[in-house]
Amino acid sequence: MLHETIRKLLSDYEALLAQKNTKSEIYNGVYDRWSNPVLTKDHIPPFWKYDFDAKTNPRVQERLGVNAVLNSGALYKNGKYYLAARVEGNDRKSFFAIAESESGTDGFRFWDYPVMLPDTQPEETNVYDMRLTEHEDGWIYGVFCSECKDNDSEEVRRDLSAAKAYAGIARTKDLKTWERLPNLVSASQQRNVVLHPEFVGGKYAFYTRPQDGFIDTGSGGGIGFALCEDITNPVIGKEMIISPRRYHTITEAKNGAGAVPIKTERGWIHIAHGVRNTAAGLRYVIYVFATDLSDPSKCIAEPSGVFIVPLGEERVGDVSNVAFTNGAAVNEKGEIFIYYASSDTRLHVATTTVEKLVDYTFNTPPDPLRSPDCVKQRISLIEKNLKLMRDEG
Ligand code: M1P
Repeated sequence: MLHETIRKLLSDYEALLAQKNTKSEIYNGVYDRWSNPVLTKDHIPPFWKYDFDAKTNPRVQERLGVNAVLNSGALYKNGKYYLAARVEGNDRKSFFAIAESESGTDGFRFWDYPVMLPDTQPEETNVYDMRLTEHEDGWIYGVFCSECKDNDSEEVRRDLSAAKAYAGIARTKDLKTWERLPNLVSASQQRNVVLHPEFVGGKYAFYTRPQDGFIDTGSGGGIGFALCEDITNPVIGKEMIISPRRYHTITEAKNGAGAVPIKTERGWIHIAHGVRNTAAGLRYVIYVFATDLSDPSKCIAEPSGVFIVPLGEERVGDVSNVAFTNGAAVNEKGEIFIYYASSDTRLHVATTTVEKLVDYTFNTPPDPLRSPDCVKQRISLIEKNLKLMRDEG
């Protein structure tokens, strides 16, 4: 018979999963934020953490704790919402696990077992931030960061924080059985790589983030676009920067592709992250841009500034002041579920529609890049509104 404490843990877990989520009252006309996180470390089944055997765990101690559930790839398929969540154990290693929900805003339940990726990279120490792309070739691809210790020279060998990041690639038909492909071969380290869902000129297309080092993107960076002939031998050529870093903007320190771009009548809409440095450390926010339908390497709209920022309790966590996304799901009604993690600790959802996101993307003015021009931009809005208010009497 299960220990009374275990039965309580199981019933608390079921109660958490049964909780209904509600829209928060925060209004911006663009999207709704939902009050409860959709995944937290408390959504991890107790049988992943505790040994339920009274002989080997008489005090019902947690044996394999989970520290955080965060950056998740997302997919809507056959009426259900799937998240490929980044689960970070107490040992700091991350792995992937699929959680499923009927509504997309609550009730996410992890499948009984986490994802067991084929272990083909002996040097790989950590994996995280999977983007799920349902590609027109019939596969679902998971592209993620594959990290290993940098031992390239004696100097970096001694530095225990020196690491290297590559884009790992795996594919599946059912999110259960995964085939691992070689890591993406490119001119530099990579993180935040996303596979475009359609062929471009008959080739696979990747959004990349070339970076000189593991943390710093260096003098270049920006979100790149590159083509690849053969996904089973994934080598990319020249990376064209399609969303650059810019001085005194939200992408000054770095940026990176987020969700798989959403196809709309007006263009591909990208929901990405931008980073700037502050006296309190790096601040990660989410922004949007659009690329051309027939040439996804051409940026056609860049609404000014932030789209989602960490608010209230979201601002605090293992890495505070971070809003980060690597997944959005679109259903057949054109509803969009944007999954974003706050402060590298838990996962939230914001919902919108294709119509609203297109309006935001193409009608929000671009960043004029200088304060005087920002004031002029705002004054013209104020003048227009004051006139409308006067006309109304
Ligand atoms: O800690 C914030 C984020 O940092 C990294 O993003 P980037 O590569 O742009 O710096 C990622 O490791 C991400 O997982 C993390 O949320």
